[in-house]
Amino acid sequence: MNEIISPKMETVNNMRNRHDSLADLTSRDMEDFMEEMGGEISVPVLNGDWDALPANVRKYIAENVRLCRPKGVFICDGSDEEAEEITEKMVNRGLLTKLDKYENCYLCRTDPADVARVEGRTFIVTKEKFETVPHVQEGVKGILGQWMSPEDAEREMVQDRFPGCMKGRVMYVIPFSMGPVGGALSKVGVQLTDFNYVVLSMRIMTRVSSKIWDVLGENGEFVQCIHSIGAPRPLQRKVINHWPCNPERIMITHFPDQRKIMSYGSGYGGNSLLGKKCFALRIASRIAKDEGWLAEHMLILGVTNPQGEEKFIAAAFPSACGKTNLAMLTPSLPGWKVRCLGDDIAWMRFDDEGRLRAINPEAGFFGVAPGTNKKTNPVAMETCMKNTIFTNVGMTADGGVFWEGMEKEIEREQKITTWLGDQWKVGDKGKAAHPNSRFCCPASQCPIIHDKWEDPAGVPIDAIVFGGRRPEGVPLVFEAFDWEHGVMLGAALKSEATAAAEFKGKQIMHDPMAMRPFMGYNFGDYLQHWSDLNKPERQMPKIFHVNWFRLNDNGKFVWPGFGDNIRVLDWICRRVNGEDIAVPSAIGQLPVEGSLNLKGLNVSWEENFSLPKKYWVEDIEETKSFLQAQVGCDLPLTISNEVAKQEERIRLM
Ligand code: GTP
Ligand code: SPV
Ligand code: MN
Repeated sequence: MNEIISPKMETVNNMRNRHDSLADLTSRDMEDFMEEMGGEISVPVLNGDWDALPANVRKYIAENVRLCRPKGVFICDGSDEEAEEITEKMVNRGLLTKLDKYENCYLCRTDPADVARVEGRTFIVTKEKFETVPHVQEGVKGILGQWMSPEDAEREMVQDRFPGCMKGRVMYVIPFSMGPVGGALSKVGVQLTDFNYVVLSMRIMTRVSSKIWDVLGENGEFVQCIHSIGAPRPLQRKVINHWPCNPERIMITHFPDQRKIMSYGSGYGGNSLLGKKCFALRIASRIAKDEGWLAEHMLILGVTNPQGEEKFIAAAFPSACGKTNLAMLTPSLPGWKVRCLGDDIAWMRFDDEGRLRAINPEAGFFGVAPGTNKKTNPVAMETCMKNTIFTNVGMTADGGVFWEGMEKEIEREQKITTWLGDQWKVGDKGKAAHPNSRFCCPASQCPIIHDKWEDPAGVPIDAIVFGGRRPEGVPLVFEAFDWEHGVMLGAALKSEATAAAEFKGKQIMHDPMAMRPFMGYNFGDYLQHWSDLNKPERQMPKIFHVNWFRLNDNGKFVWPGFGDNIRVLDWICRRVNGEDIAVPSAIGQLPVEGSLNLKGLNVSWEENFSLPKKYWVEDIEETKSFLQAQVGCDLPLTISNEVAKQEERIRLM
């Protein structure tokens, strides 16, 4: 532990003499102590320089120390030394296992009750309910965000869950930037957490650095991110796999007006790495509405054709529907090049020239492990071979990783320990890795990272692509007639449920704009905001819809996907250049037969592009009632008009 001793340490030590541990301090003691301390902080600063923090940050920490009662405060600086120190401690405690096969890689296994985002316990808190959620039809349960009143949030979080929630634990203070530090489009957050796994993950996923304090200056604005696993000492609940958590009491609340997030009970992914979904999507989408930009669940890639011409594409697919894979695509067509700028989140803003410019606010990838292998995504495989934390994957006897999809990449009969700790080998019952197991690695070490990926000005977006898992009826690719039609296609986005959240089974769920779980405000207002962006003086990106997941009658994918998706990007780029290779259909512009390069593939045009009328009649009917039921009177007229036009076109099919 660092030797820096806070000036208040002396008093703390005096108190220690009176108590076995700081965790035993009663609230009365604490209050007396606070008084002695002049109302600032009542626990030792274990690392970092308290006095160097901006005054508003000190106040924020002090308030939460008073609420959460940690035994000490550790101010992170994002350095490698700090990470090494924390890593070593976690290895000693059994929370991390070193993976000897790779460089600086670790395996973490969670409590099996804490493996994914928990959408049912995620709320947006605003005074006015309809700021957060649309007016749903009577008797309908809204699925586009969950609202909580400030009074309920105060009771649930501030009064019920958080008091004393960090007793006996260290409160880490993580200063971070979403987007390049100091960049014009970037935003700053300060996360408080009692979980060291979160500290290590945040320093991969965001830019954690002491420089943040300079960016903030005195009283600069930051997003307050408060996270606790909800496992104070003495423990009330048995810790499983050394992963303390409180799954029964998980609750994730966002306060867009105060730019604040409070998350309790879970250590996993989007529940605990608050820079990601909570900040960069839910809070940021609300800031973006106020400031006239977009915060979206989108990858960003640059694709260069054999003539050397590059286009930038942003694509929104729901969770576990292929963003990371598309962002790192290895083209199967000669002469093409794809470079990655981001795999999950895009912040986009029109510049003075009327071009939509995108930055990736993140600094790392938190990618789905299963299905990733040297054939489907060699780039991701290479990216995660060093400096990576793997969560809930299997481990081979020689200290490597294993998950479903890697069967051909390990020696036969290799002994594997599953994510649950059982002995296993390929062919045995069950799975080695959890379906939502993940790798967490720095974006900078991606071999095809774009040299502009940290350009604070972002890259100009030529095309926006929507997509989802659609086993039936939906063609491989089609293009929106115009911006309004494209926004309607986004609003009507659907996909088969995946393991990224708590849903089970293969039901087709609506996931408008791939933002259903991440909306920060009323979805009707969100669609209006998208519509309003369309201005004649702007160069509006073309909008497309793709589907890699259509099945034939035998239940097999009709499209090979992965590296062959370059063929679809090729068609998209040619459309952006205005090539006459599309034909209007009821649902949008379809590729003219033969205009998509299928050389060397054995796929059926019909299976990939047919538009079964019966399917689309039902689909538009269903979409219409979905939007009426879920968005109600908040649905912008432009969108209902687009739905009506589509319905009419389908009727005439
Ligand atoms: P989140 O990180 O949850 O937002 O997911 P994501 O959208 O980045 O999805 P990802 O690229 O990690 O893919 C999820 C799963 O879909 C993986 O198991 C992939 O192997 C699989 N997948 C991705 N692209 C394709 C494709 O083109 N075809 C098929 N059949 N599967 C794909
Ligand atoms: C997603 O679910 O879309 C993810 C993973 O990217 S998590 O960070 O857990 O939200
Ligand atoms: Mn995602």
